Amino acid sequence: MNKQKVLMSILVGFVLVLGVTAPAGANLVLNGDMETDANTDGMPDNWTFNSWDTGHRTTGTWDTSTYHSATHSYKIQQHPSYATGSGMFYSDRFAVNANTEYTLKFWTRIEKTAGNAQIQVAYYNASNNYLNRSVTAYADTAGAWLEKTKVVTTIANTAFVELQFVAYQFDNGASNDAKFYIDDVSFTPEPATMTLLLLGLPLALRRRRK
Ligand SMILES: [Ca+2]
Ligand SMILES: [Ca+2]
Repeated sequence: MNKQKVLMSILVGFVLVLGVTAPAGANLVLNGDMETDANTDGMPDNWTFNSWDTGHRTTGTWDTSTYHSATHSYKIQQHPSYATGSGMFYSDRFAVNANTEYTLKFWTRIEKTAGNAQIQVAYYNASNNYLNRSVTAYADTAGAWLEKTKVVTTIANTAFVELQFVAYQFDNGASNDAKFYIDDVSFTPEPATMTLLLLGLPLALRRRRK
């Protein structure tokens, strides 16, 4: 076997290993489409809702009337009989790599006149201690389902991520519920690093041939 063939086999092997250990586009979020409730507790599995305002003015519902995919979404709702309300719908934590770029995508429908509909990507270390979070607020979508994309780079020592959908001081006037629907959530590693490696291969081989 000549040098070029040896080099080629090594590179092919390297790419195969990469392909096995880091499949591009694998969704790390469990039950991101909000369809599964295997333990029949009325909440989509792998997701939790908490309202922290006085009197629980904000409620969360596994919704079957408005959804982006199949038959369910999750709805955070603030009722008009109260001035404002706050609540958070969040995922189970899942393992990620530190200092790595990921793409979060989700479909949402927002009806509000005041307060923030926001998504927080919260970073935790290997001991599950909170490190920091990346927060983005979203405007009213006037009842339309829209896909949102947010690219984040996990910070140093990140071992787990929790996705938090927050209705903060939510309001929609005196006669209308404020609503924040969530469906089809995905969190995937950016394929950029692998693409660069693959793009670099022919260049490396060409240099070798000269
Ligand atoms: Ca459940
Ligand atoms: Ca769905």
